[in-house]
Amino acid sequence: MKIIKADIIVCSPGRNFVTLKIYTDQGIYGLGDATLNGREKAVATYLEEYCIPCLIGKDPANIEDIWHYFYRGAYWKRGPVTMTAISAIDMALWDIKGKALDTPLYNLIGGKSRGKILVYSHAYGKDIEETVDVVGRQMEEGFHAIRAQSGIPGIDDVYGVSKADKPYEPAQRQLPKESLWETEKYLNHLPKLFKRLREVHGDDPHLLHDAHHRCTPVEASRLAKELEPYHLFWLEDPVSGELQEGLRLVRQHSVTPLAIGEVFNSIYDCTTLMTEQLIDYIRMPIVHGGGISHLLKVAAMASIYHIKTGFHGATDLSPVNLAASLHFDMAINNFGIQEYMPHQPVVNEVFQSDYYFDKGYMVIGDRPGLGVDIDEKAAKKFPYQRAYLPVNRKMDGTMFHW
Ligand code: EZ4
Ligand code: CO
Repeated sequence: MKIIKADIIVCSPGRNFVTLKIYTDQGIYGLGDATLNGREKAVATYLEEYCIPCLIGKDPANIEDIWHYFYRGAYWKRGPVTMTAISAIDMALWDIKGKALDTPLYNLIGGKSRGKILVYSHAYGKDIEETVDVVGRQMEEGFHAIRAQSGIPGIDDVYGVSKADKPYEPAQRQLPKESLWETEKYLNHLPKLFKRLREVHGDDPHLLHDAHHRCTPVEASRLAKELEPYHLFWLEDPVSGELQEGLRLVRQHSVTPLAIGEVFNSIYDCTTLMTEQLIDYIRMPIVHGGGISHLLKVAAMASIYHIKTGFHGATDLSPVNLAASLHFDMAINNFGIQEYMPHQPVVNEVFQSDYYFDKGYMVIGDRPGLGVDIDEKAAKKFPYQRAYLPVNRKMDGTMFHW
């Protein structure tokens, strides 16, 4: 089999998505998600200008060789733009292999390790009581694991909390929105939220929280320690992860389980975290972490250190990535949990998938490959529109992490 053509489909059904479609001389094609929120065209150009010309004529069966061709062969290794492009190629090649062998992806990477995939939802409210109510509603909808974020007195615009009465979507079709932040207010507020959640909802639900990279190690240590009585499933991104050693302090001070990695893009971003057992869950998703081939290595290394996966799964990761993630979650032993923010219904006009939510779990079908398709005619109805994630400043104007 040979690769004869590859197209990039950039569309915006409610938000931007970049999809790579690789065609073979045997009529089989494969899909890969290449969406990097707020930097979509950088990945599209990288694929178009540099990767696709080298793909033509290659045998799509040789996934490992092609992966290294683009990773080592570029000389300039790693980085989110490059790794998202490599991830998209890798996903599309696994999709082709599955279709060529007429078997679902999970079957190619170990078979079924479980029957269904535990997911967590997002709950948020303008204040503690509203968040507590929303968590209750999501428990009624069947979720066993819920991420809780709430508005904070004195902070106008809080990560993870939608002010308008519409689903949370941080990327906006305008220049970056500027938010203002004060960590002290957050640190004082958060334990009150989780105290109330446990009082009202008891011990059963798995509760999660995303600190979104905003604490220093000592602040994160205080937070993780004060949250201990409420037994979180995990505290996510307690500190910014560029300095892996920063997690040591948090670990020394608390037994709150820690998750990190949604902005990581290779195994080298988490080797210290794994070998020193500084985390409990690794979150780099297939779309930004080097694809299925690289994540298999990350998951294998993680398993040695008692670390499980908890793939990022926000709405800026397309249904192609979600399908690949669910197959992966199904197949590996050290799967932990999958983030699940349902896409807006308009997204399903463009992408057709066969996964579905059932009583707190995702279930996947047995279509060959990733089991997801794209309707290119429908995609054309939703042209790309530039959008940005917000930027964040401290109250005095200092630039801060978002
Ligand atoms: O901010 O996907 O856990 N989920 C998250 C997300 C990220 C967005 C960035 O594009 O942190 O909401
Ligand atoms: Co996050």
